[in-house]
Amino acid sequence: MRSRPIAEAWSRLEASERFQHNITELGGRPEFLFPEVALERSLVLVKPDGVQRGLMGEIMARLERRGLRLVAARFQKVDRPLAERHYAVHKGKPFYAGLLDYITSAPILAMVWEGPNAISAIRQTMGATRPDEAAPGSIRHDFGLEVGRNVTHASDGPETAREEIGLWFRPDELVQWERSVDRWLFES
Ligand code: IDP
Ligand code: MG
Repeated sequence: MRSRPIAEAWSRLEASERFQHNITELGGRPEFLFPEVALERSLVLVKPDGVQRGLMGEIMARLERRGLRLVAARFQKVDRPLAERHYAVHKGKPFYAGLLDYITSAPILAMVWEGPNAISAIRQTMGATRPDEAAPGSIRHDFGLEVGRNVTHASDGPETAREEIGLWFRPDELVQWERSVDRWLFES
């Protein structure tokens, strides 16, 4: 029997978007549910310019140093249908055709990273969409000049992250693991 405050907190938790997101991501396996409730996941792409310029290691290193945990990674070419699905939200915009050419022009590194508030933390590490507006110290600032060559992609919200992770990775490619350092990075 759960005490009342715990039962109430549990109800709020079950109703939250993040909890539902994590249940879906983990296939609803209760044994993995509890340690994961506070974690978010984001798709991250090192785009063709980042790969060609030898920035894959640098970008992974920055995410690792931030404390984020790698869940999945694949080095691959991007075909047109995948590019169109990934960027469907931008269809009709003036830069759409150029964006598809860019993302399909050379291999990319597709990854999933997780951690507390991972979506906003990763967007912050990447910096603003336009490198000339990105904060100094962010990847897009430190390695970019033009919006059409901005090195990385990261999911912009929990719902987008869920859709994008499902688009790029099969559930069995998402690796559930723990690091001994996690307790020094994740408060709970
Ligand atoms: P995001 O990558 O920061 O989420 P979005 O607005 O979702 O930015 O745009 C997706 C991608 O489309 C950008 O990362 C960039 O590569 C490209 N893009 C956005 N706006 C422009 C533009 O005005 N010109 C050229 N490319 C653009
Ligand atoms: Mg976006």
